[in-house]
Amino acid sequence: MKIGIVCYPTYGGSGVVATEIGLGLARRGHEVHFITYKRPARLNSFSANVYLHEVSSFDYPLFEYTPYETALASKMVDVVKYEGLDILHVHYAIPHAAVAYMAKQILKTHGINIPVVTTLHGTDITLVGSNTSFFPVAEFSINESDGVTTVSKQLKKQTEETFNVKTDIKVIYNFIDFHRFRKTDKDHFKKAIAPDGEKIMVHVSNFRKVKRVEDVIHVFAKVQEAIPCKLMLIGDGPERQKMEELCREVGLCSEIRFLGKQDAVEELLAVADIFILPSANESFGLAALEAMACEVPVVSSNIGGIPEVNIDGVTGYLCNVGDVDDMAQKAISILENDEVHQKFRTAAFEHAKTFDINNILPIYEDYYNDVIEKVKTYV
Ligand code: GMT
Repeated sequence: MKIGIVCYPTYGGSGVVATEIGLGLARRGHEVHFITYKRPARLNSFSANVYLHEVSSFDYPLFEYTPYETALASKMVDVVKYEGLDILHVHYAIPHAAVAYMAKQILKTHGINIPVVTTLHGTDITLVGSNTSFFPVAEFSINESDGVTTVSKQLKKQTEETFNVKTDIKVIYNFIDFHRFRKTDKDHFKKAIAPDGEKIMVHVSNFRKVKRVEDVIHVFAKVQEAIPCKLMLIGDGPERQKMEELCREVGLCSEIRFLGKQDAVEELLAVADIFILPSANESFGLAALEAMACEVPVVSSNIGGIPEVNIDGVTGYLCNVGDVDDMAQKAISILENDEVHQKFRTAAFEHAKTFDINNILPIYEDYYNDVIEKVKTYV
């Protein structure tokens, strides 16, 4: 198949998932064309069957805001037409599903009916799409997509509750590539971060408000009173400066490392003992799954799709949003006993296996084929 993938190229989860789907499908023999405004973060080496089409911006004195959507639609039309794509898979409703609608209508005038699959990732519904500034466009473009997927059952439910959805939504979970995410021996890292054998707590996110990174710091402050511990904060974003200030306030700067954006997250997860994900909203929690694949138990909030990934009392614990006392107590209960810790590590790894990329990619392939057939039937 010739597949076009439209996504955000930044470090966000939707871009990561979109890139990994594309790379995985290319390994399975498909021709994959990424259409983005810059190289996606995880598209960092040459892969046969993979092509990148950058959407160029065009500055003009009249534009206070460069009309990116118009440039993207034009690029999509161009790539579909000249590369002969079979399907377009767009990630994140705003603006990608809306732009795909425009590209589809233009292509119809060229005699091409391109099937469009939209994958909803979470904040495109819960924060952006449901906002009055975007609501009608989000609802319309979801209904106009030939296929719609969500990354968890909970996000499907939320989408159906938020919009008047006329399309049947298919749930296809986020996934993990075990060639990359697995526990490896990184003892030298462990010694550098925790020289006296302290436990290592970790959090990975894009430091947006919804991630509640302040809760991670408060949980850590409580845990390190009971157990010698270090905290690694991986990622960057709008809340980073405030979080650095909070570390100074609680007097724990020497115990907390801000590592910024990291490409090889798996090497850091390999030395972690526990992962904290206290989000106020989370459609799936890919970061938690990546930790579990590296045998790291997860203490998280019980919101959104997280309970579909982190099984309470098995792979970690689920706590109410903002309940840092409970999160700290649950983290201590895992860390204070080596046998218990190992039991959670093993269970986290075993459950992560159900999200193996090799199980999920065929589901996308079958879905693409169904959508292509459906579009042919309705021509
Ligand atoms: O919040 C992020 O980490 C970024 C965001 C995105 O859309 O780029 O991630 C969302 O999509 C991920 C991949 O499907 C999910 O695993 C995340 O749970 C989801 N984030 C939220 O719902 C807050």
